[in-house]
Amino acid sequence: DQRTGPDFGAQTPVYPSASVPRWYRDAKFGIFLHWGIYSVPAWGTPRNPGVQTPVELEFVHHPYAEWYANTVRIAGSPTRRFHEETYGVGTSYEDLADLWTAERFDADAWMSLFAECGARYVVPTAKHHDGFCLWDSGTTPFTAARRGPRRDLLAEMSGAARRHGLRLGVYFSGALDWHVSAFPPIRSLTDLFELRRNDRAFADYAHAQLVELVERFRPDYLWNDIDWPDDGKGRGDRDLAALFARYLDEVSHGLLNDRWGVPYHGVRTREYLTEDEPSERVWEACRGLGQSFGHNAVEEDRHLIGATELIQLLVDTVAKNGNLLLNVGPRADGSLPESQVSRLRRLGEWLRVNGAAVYGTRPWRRHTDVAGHPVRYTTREETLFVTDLAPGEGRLTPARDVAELAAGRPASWLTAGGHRRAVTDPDGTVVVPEELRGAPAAVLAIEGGAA
Ligand code: FUL
Repeated sequence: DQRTGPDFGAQTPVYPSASVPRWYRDAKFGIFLHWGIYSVPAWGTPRNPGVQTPVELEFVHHPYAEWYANTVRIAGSPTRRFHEETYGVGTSYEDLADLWTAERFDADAWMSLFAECGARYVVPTAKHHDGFCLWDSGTTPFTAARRGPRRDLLAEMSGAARRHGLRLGVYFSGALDWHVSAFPPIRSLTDLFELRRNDRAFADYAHAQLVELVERFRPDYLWNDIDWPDDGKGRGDRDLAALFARYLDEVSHGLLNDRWGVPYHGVRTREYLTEDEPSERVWEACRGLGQSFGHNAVEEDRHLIGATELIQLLVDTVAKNGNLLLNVGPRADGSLPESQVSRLRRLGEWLRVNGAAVYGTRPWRRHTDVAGHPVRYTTREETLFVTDLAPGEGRLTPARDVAELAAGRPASWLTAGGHRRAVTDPDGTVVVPEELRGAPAAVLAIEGGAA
């Protein structure tokens, strides 16, 4: 979903070279937060396994609840039907802003939970495609400070994130703002890039909002979405290249992603997708716990990723040089659905025992083996971590080169009670301790194995 900007010829702007700060490389796990007016209806159309949605219906039956403002405008969509039945014909999406109370929202409770579950950064939506700003912006009255919650939600989240030792990113919908655009609804991927404003006034609006975000919150990470208005891609001081320079000047350990639609190669984002191999360039996998980013009350437990799969997803991503940005979709009142919290807690419990194989690690010479037992590799300093994804089998037969590296070196399993010396059978298989056989993944640390 990347496009390069217009051709400015000799006027081509110069982008700073993309670098990934160490805090981000070490962090591995962050929490994405999609919370907005769309959390009031909390309604999307989940996909059922094995049922293929025809391409022409993908936007009509959208699984992303945060796309409600668009889906509701498509005549005949299930979202339109739900909306009219629930709120009545004539109620606009924007009217729902006043139903968003956030009365149970406690930013410290959220952030302390995320930190406890092992996250090292959070990325709340400052403005999603609907154009509603979660901070007290001077650019528009369409904000959470003036409508609905009547609180500066982003200020609360940012303060709490930092109190709990979490780095702060902000998600910003650069190219799409349906509140200040007048187009027919988006029905296809082509529409996604065509039905949007590219004019100077809109570029200035987006620029002014991002400047506010940078100055007020000094985010550690700017996570832009979709693209940027074309008229803001030149060499002027209100254009993107100048904005990047200004941001990196103010936040020297700052980080940018890759969704700006210009030749700036920040963190490569993957949405509900992974990479096949470790890539030299650091990347980030993002997905919801279910099929949506905004909370979708229609989803059932079976639409959510299982805890074991989730833990294995993190392990796999990290072994391939990626971070996992896992999304939590809060309810409109500020409470977090138990189905999401329970999965986060399982991940947190696993990380408390096995975090050494995750945080601060770097990929090894390969992430897995072509054949044999399912494992993932990571390294930290001189230690090689072999994460066994099928510890239930009770025995791990290392690949030949790993067995050679392990020979004569101390190897131990990570357990809740600390390191446990590994026992290797004469045939070279390593016995998985009983207590780890029910775990989603078990870690064998080979000291000196990565030297
Ligand atoms: C996408 C958006 O359209 C989704 O709603 C979500 O925010 C995801 C992270 O990025 O491009």
